[in-house]
Amino acid sequence: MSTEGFSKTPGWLDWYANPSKPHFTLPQGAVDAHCHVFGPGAQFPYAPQRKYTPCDASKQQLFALRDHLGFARNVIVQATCHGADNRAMVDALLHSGGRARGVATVRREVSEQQLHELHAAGVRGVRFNFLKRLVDFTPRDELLEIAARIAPLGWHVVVYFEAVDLPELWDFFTALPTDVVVDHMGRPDVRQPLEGPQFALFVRLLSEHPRIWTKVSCPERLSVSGPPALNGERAAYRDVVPFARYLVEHFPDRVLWGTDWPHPNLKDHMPDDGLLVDFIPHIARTVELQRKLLVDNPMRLYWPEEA
Ligand code: 0GY
Repeated sequence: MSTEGFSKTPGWLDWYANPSKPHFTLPQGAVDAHCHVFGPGAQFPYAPQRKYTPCDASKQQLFALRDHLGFARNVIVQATCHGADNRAMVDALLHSGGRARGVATVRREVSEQQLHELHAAGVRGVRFNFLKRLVDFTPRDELLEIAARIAPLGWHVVVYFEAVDLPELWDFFTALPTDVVVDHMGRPDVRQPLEGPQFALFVRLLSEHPRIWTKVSCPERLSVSGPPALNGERAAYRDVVPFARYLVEHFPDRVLWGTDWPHPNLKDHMPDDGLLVDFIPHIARTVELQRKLLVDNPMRLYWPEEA
């Protein structure tokens, strides 16, 4: 796949071109609550300060995947390769026919008018990223200032961090004045036991703070056992299942799910998005849990006027 005008990061895998049809039928109105668009670079150039250069992944390709998998809507999260230039994401929202909402990256220089324009386009949150391989450090006072400015719009904050960094980030997260959505279960080390101190700390964060939500997404990033869909069986990424299932069953009203298409920064394997959808019934084992995870919860957060 192409990255017009840019050189893709060496070793980067392209997204899966012909994903299988999931065996699991998504409930009507299901939301893919974590996905991205990349460029196309020729139209929406990648940010000079980016840490990787992806292959292009356009809004048309995202919407085709949505329809193929059986989702009704998308939440498009600004990817770090576009920095705080939200144009590609906003363009996708504006061409979605109201079927996509967005999460932006903004700096403290953002004007009130720009925030209102983002809101009108469908943005409902900002993302704060703490992964050193993805972003440079932003001072906490700048992030707190941004959070205070987006709170009156009814937006929330999405945070992305590594599990080992949670102790240091705890006070910052719990002081935020909005709902907070943690990407990818706070990236647990799934070789550690479910009952171990690392995951227990994350569970405590959700137990003690009713405004903190989490996405039970990205088994392909967290898994050590990998995706072997053996003997025609489609139960991939089994080592991640207990962690995601625990969160779905203990916090059924504060979990979201997303494909993470087009899967930035994967170098060992690229998931078949159809297989990823078939992960869902292993973590949400009843129709009710599936409806909360895929419809009710994301609608409450991103389309509250319709929920
Ligand atoms: C994800 C994961 C990653 C990348 C980004 O914005 C990004 O560049 O989020 C990652 O590399 O783990 O959620 O897409």
